Amino acid sequence: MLPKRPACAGMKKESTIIETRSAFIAIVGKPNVGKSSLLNALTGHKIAIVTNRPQTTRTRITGVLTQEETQYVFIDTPGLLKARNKLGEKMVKTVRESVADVDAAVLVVEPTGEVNPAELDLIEGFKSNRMPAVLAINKIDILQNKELLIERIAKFQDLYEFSAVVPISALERDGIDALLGELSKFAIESPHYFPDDAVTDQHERVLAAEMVREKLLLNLREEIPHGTAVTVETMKEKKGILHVDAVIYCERENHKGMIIGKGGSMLKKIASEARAELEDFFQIQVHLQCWVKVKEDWRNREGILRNLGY
Ligand SMILES: Nc1nc2c(ncn2[C@@H]2O[C@H](COP(=O)(O)OP(=O)(O)OP(=O)(O)O)[C@@H](O)[C@H]2O)c(=O)[nH]1
Ligand SMILES: [Mg+2]
Repeated sequence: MLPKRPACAGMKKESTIIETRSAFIAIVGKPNVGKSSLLNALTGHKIAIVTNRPQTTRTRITGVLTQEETQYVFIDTPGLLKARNKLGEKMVKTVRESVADVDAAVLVVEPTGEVNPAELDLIEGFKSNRMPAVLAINKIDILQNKELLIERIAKFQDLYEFSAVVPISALERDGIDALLGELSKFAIESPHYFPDDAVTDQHERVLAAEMVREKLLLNLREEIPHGTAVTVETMKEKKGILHVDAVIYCERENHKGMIIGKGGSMLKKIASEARAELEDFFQIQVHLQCWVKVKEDWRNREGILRNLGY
């Protein structure tokens, strides 16, 4: 569940009332359109992992941005897709709940192509929740013919009365301020739910596990990384070094072999890339150890899913 807004409004400082505002915004769309890239661009931090593979994000990820009196709480969601297992069902549920609970949604779409069934489904959700929504046309940096954009926008506007349409490039941080300007209109008077310097409510161990999972997605082929999950068992700082122990779960013995690679080469590559990312994020030297374990068909096993945080 999303955090509930505190009941009282405003903060008293000396004799003047400072009117603080907050806006809870869900970022939704089909897989791979750049929702997590947008979350990172909006907050200015790499909170959510990003890969070129659909279904990278599995859970609701909260990003926070405070600009003077206004606090934005962004909820990045998994790309909406037909569920093929219990994990997929949970991901779909996450998207539906996220859209029901916020002040507004951003529908992220690609700059070309037809309206996708997942997008139609999300728009139906906006209609039934009477949810204000902004259409963000992402990846405009790769659009050759800008005239196509007008056609694309018209197709979406035929389907829903979007509060605004903003062309953006999450990758190049283009249009992000314009998008924020539109989103600020949904902020309502309320105390800030998070400290003003917060960027996420994710636990450090979860962030670290996700960084390892990103490298699995980037280095392994086809279905294998989609059948992996990562947990960080220990994370301890000792004498200026952050020691991290991560366990990579996969579905089959032969997948384990591929994750480890010849003479351990693949696991070494994954761990070394993840370590660099961890060092960059936590700004400390990191010692990362990764183990690989098999948990057959975990994506369909409720108890395991819960233990893995899904
Ligand atoms: N050219 C370009 N690529 C982008 C842009 N935004 C995101 N991408 C790329 O699109 C791919 C998917 O980005 P993500 O942010 O992981 O997409 P997502 O919508 O969160 O994907 P799921 O979590 O799988 O639903 C990555 O390769 C990004 O680098 C953009 O503005 N321009
Ligand atoms: Mg994502």
